[in-house]
This record gives sequence, structure tokens and C-alpha cells, in this order.
Amino acid sequence: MKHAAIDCLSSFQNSLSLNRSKHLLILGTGIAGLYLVGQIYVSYKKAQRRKKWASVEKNMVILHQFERGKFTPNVSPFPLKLETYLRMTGIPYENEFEEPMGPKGKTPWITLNGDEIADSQLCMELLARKFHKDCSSHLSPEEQAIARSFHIMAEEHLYWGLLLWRWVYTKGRTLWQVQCNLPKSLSLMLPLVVKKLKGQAQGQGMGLHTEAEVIEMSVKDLRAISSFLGTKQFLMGDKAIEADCAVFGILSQLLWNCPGSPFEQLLNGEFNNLKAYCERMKDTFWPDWDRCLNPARI
Ligand SMILES: N[C@@H](CCC(=O)N[C@@H](CS)C(=O)NCC(=O)O)C(=O)O
Repeated sequence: MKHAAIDCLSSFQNSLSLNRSKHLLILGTGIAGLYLVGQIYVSYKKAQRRKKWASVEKNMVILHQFERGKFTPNVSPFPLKLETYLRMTGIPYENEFEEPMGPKGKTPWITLNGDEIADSQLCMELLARKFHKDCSSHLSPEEQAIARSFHIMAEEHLYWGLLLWRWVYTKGRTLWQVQCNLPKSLSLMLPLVVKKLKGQAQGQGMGLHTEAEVIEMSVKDLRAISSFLGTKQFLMGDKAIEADCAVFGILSQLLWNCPGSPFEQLLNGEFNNLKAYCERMKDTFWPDWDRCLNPARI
């Protein structure tokens, strides 16, 4: 009798665990299937977009970037730099906002005659060669070296002050003040984004300093650019060059897209020649600036 009960119990347990394994197997297969279908759909959409981009006229640049910002056409310095360059040189281009992240995992990037090129600077250098555009040819090698130093200081040093202020010190919250229609999922993902960008800043080195130290270093960069610019129209004189696109990309973010920051305050005060410079770059290359904002200011 006792044995029969034990046999019965153990066969019940066996069938339970068999059932559980079966359910787990079905669930696992279902999830894997859904994932596969999702991946196939993503690849299909990607291929469709590339087909569309390949059908544009020859030598038309497709500039991939984030959606327009509220106060600047882009809330990232690098797409703004590249689009300003395209305008400065008159190279024909079209904007594309569906796939802002390029083959190197960053924005912006371009498609040109079916080729994909990442990195704003590499794009500019390739376009300069292809379309025979050299906006700095009137400068001496020494002047070109100075322009390069300011360009690199802005993008490889001051940029990290911007990144840390926007993503670490204010935890990405100001993004909602400067960009409309952000995906809802971004609020949920925000801590992960902040962690990733903080990691990048630490890897670069700037993120290892205290906030006060980083702000002080950034102010020194701003002072250097302000002193060098002085009363000149553009970085190297009356004519804007490639380095102006890079410097403008960063300064415009600090001026218009960092509400409540020390940068905003300084650009409206001690360094107001940099504010005038941003306005000048905007007026010269972006006569349609207001229409390139989201929402457009008409
Ligand atoms: N050197 C690159 C920098 C581009 C870059 O850092 N883009 C940022 C936006 S400001 C980005 O895509 N970050 C995303 C990430 O790092 O995951 C260029 O000039 O294009």
C-alpha cells in the first residue's frame, strides 16, 4: 500500500517535471522564434533603407544624424559640424534621421554613392578630396597648424566638459529641455546611457577629475578660444574654414543646449565674443536655422 502511494507520488512528480521541461522548451523556442523574426525584420528594413539611399542621384551625400533639436539643428556637436561643412562648401546633401548611428556606433555618418563613411572628420576629409574643396588653402602651414590645435582642443578636450556636464553632472535630464519627441524608452534606459558615457569619459581621462576641476579646465579652453578669436570674424580671419565647423559644433551646444550651465553663463558674459561668433556662423551658413529646428520657428 505504502509502496503504491510512493510510486504514485513519484510518477506524478515525474510527469510534473516533464510538463515543466516541455513548457520551458516551448517558451524558449517561442522567444527564440520571436527574436529571429525581429532580427529578420530589422535586417529587411536596413536593406530597404540602403536600397533607397543607393537610388539617390550620383554624388548626393546622405547625412545620417539624430532628429532636429529645439534650439540647434542637432543636439550633438558632430552632426552640426558636418552639416555646417556641407553648407560651407555647397556640397549637395540630404538629411536622413532614421538610422543616426553609423558603422562605428556613433553619429554622424554619411552614405555617398552606396559607400558608408563614419566619423565627421573622416567624412569631411573624404568630401574635400572628392569635391576638391579646401577652405584652408589660403592659410600658411603655421596658420593651418594653429587652426588644427583649436579644432582638436574643442573636440578632444572641451567636448568632454560638455559630455560630463550633460550626462554625468546633470544626469542627462537637460536633454528633455533641448530635444522634442524623445523616445519614451530613453527615460528607462537613461541610467544605462549615463553609465556608458561616464565610462567613456573615465576611459578618456577627463571623467576621473572632480566636477570643479573639469569646469575649470573647460573654462580655460573657452578663454583660449575667446582670446585667440578676439575681434576676428572667424577663427582664422574673415573667411570661415573647416576648423570653424568643429569649434562652432561644440560652442553652439554650450551656448544653446546647456541650460543653467556655467558655460551658458560665461558665453553670455565674459566670453560674449564667442556668442557673437556662434551667431555669425549661424547667420552665414544657416539662414534657414529657425526652420531647421523642431518645432520649427517660422
Ligand atoms: N569622432 C566622432 C565623434 C562622434 C561622437 O562621439 N558622437 C556621439 C554623439 S555626440 C555618439 O554618437 N555617441 C554615442 C556613443 O558613444 O554611444 C566624429 O567626429 O564623428
